Amino acid sequence: MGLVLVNGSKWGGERVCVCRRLGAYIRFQYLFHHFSNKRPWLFFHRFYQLISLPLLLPLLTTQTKPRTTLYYSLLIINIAMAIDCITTMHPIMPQPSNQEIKEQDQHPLVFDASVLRHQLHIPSQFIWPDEEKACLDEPELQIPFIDLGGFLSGDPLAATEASRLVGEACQKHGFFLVVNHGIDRQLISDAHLYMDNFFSLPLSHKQRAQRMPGEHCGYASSFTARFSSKLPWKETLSFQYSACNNSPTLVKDYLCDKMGTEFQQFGNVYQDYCEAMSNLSLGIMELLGMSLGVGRAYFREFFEENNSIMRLNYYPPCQKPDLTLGTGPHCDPTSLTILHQDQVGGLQVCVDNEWHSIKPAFNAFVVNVGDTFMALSNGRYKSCLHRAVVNRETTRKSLAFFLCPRSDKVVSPPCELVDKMSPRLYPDFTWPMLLEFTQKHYRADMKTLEAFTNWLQRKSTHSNFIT
Ligand SMILES: O=C(O)CCC(=O)C(=O)O
Repeated sequence: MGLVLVNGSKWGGERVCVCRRLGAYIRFQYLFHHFSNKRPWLFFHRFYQLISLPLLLPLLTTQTKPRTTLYYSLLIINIAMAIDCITTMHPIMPQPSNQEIKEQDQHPLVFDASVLRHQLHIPSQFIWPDEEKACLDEPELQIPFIDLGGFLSGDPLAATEASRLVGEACQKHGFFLVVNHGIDRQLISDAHLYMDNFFSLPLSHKQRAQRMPGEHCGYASSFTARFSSKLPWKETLSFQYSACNNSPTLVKDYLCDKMGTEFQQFGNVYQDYCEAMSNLSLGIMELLGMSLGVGRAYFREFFEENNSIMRLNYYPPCQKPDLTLGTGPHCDPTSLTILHQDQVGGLQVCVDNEWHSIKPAFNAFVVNVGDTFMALSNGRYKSCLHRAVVNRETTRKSLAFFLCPRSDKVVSPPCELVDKMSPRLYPDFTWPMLLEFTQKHYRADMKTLEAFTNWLQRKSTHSNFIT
C-alpha cells in the first residue's frame, strides 16, 4: 500500500528509482572492490573510480533522458573490470606489513604458488645474489635443429650427418635441439595438460606426494624443506622411471600410490611419456657413440636398462622476476636430459660465457649432456650450463627426462677415450653415489662434477688412511 502511495506521487517514483539505482551501484562497487582488492592494477582501478564516481553520480541521481553515451561507457567499463576480477577468481592478496615480512623471513616458508604469484614483496629466500641474477630477455641462440627423421628410419648417411652435428654441439656447449624425433604430438600435449591438472590442485592435495628430505622423488614446492636461500621460483613433481623389464608400471604405480586411484590416467600418461623418452635417449646414445668413435652400440647398451628420473617443472608467475630464478644456473648431474618446454620461454643456456635464451618450439626437444656423460666421455663432451627465468604474467612449464644408468653400472670412460694425451679426468663412480652427493652433501650447480671428484678422492684417501 505504502509503495503504491509513494509511487503514486511524481517525486516518490523518482526517489525510488534513484535509490534503486544508487543501491545497485553501491552493491556493484562493493563486489568489485571485494574481488579486485590488492590486485596489481588496483591503482588504475582506484584512479578510475575517483574520476568516474563524480561523473556517474549526477547521471544516476537524475531522471534525465536519454542517458548519455558517457554514462553507458563508464558503466560498461566498470562492469567489464568487475567481470574480469570475478571470473579470474584471484583470491584476495593483502600485501604483508613490515612486521609480517620480518616474520616470513624468520620462519620456514611454504611455497604456495596460489598466494606467492600475486605478492609484490617476494620473501628474501627467493632473492638471488646480484652476480647470479638473470637478464630476462637474453639474446636468442641461433642454432639449427638436428633432424632425426633419416637416422630413425635407418638411413646410414643421415645417421652419419646427425652424429656429426650432435658431436660438434656437445664439444662446444653440450646441448642441441632435435626435430622429427618420432614422439607422438598428442602424448606431449597430454603430458603438459596433466601437469596443469596436477599443479592447479590445492597445496594440501599436491602434498600427498610430498618429497621427503634426502629423497629425489615427489612433490617439492621450491625445495623449501632443503634449502633456505636462493630458492627457485617453482614447484616440481619428480618420479623414478625404470627401463628394466621387471618394472613396466613403476611410474604409474608410484603416482597412483601417492595420489590415489583417480590418478590412474595421470599415471598412464607419464608412464608412456617416460618410455618414449627412454627410447629417444637410447637413439641419441647411438649418435653420441658414433660421434665419439666408440661405435653405435656402446652407450646404447650402457643405458639400455636405465634407471631414470622424470621431473615436471611448474613455474608460477612472479611479480619480481628479475630478483629470482625459476631454476638457478647448474649442470645436470645426470647423463642426458631431454626437455620439452611450453610456448612461454624461459630456458637459458651458457655458450662461450654468455647467456642465451632458447626459443620454444613445440616440435623440438632440447637435449643436453649432463655431468655423468661428461665423465663417461672423459671430458670430451661438455655438461651444459643452463638456468630458467620466470616472468610476471604467465605460468611456464617444462618436462625434463633425466637419463641415468642402472644403479650398478660403473661410470668409467671406454678405453678408446683414454690415452696419454687424454688421461682419466674423473674417478670411477656409480650413479647412486653422485645422486647421494647431490641430495645430501652438495647443491647441484656448475661445479658439481669437480666437487664430487674432490669429495670421492678425499673419501678414498681417508679410507686408505684408516685401513
Ligand atoms: O625448465 C627449464 O627450462 C629447465 C629445467 C631444468 O634445468 C631442470 O629441471 O634441471
